[in-house]
Amino acid sequence: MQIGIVGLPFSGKSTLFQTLTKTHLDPSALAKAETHQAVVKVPDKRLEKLTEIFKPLKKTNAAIEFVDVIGLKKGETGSTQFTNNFLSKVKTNDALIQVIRIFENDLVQHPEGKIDMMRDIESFETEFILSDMSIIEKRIQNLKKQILKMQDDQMKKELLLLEKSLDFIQREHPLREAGFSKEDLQLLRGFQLLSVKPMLIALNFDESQINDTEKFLDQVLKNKVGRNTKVLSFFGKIEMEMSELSENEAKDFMKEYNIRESALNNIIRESYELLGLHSFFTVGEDECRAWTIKKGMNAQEASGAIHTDFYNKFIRAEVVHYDDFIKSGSFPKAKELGLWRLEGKEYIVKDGDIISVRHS
Ligand SMILES: Nc1nc2c(ncn2[C@@H]2O[C@H](COP(=O)(O)OP(=O)(O)O)[C@@H](O)[C@H]2O)c(=O)[nH]1
Ligand SMILES: [Mg+2]
Repeated sequence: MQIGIVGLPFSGKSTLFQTLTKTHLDPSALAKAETHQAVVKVPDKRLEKLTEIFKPLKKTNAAIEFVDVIGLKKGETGSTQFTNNFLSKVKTNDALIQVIRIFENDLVQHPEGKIDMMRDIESFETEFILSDMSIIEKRIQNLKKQILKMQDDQMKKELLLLEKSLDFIQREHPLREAGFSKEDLQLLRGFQLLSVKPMLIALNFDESQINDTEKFLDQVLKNKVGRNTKVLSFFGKIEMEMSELSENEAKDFMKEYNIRESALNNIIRESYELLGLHSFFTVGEDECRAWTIKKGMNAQEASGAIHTDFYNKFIRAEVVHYDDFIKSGSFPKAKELGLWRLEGKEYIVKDGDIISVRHS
């Protein structure tokens, strides 16, 4: 699962990418026309607690991949150009973080001159919608011709879905807000549409703007946040500086700037949420581990995330939810209370379930 970090030049994408992934890119690497990607552990307090209890040899967090999507350039006319090259790089991601610059910095000019949050948010939305529209229109034309030749039910179904999508974006709404079913999304997947991707709008503030964040967040929430869209604020430069400090130094630093909590964990968890993912745990003396699955997966599918053999030879799953396990104090106690139980393959796994697979 891959999350692309997009945004206008000098909005703070590479700063965020490096902080999230704890990588350091030197200026020559940043200047190269390559995308950078890195895998990030998803922080999870529950996994920490389980590791304290079981003292395993190994702890494994869930993971997602972040990509610093480069290639957006200032055009000859001055305005930013959404080239096909850039758009095709965005297409391969499962979800997007859009970094919006709120911070002022005279040394690095905003490509459009002035800072304007809504303009920047809307410029991406418009480009994504236009790109989707042209893909959908072409496909509709083709499909109509083919359907005339052969009355194919699958094609008719596709046509209906595409016409519905076209109608939706013609009213200037991104497709992620259309409320598509799982099947519809699967059908649309092949077109690599842009506005259908879940989006986290990340507002990048300067430390001097700490009292303004609510005002900006409110404006986005009121105007731009529908289904599959989230918004949060962060302090790009401070986060980067903090990530280079020891834990104690970081605490002092946060006090000094009046920051309650680093935004990083929040950004990672929100991204995970946006992708429609959640975790179940396996525990033991060898390893405590958080496994990533799509929401709505059943016990057999979840077992398949551990090993394909577990999927094929699945018999039952022993399940106790993390909260119930902590409340009851131990597996035997949880069993006594009926909280640790056997579930069949149809059982829909919940976020935070502790699972042990029984297989043949
Ligand atoms: N003052 C200030 N400068 C920032 C902040 N975030 C990034 N910058 C600076 O803005 C410039 C562009 O940042 P970068 O992350 O390279 O932007 P990108 O082009 O979107 O990848 C760099 O000089 C950063 O140091 C911030 O929150 N505050
Ligand atoms: Mg960059």
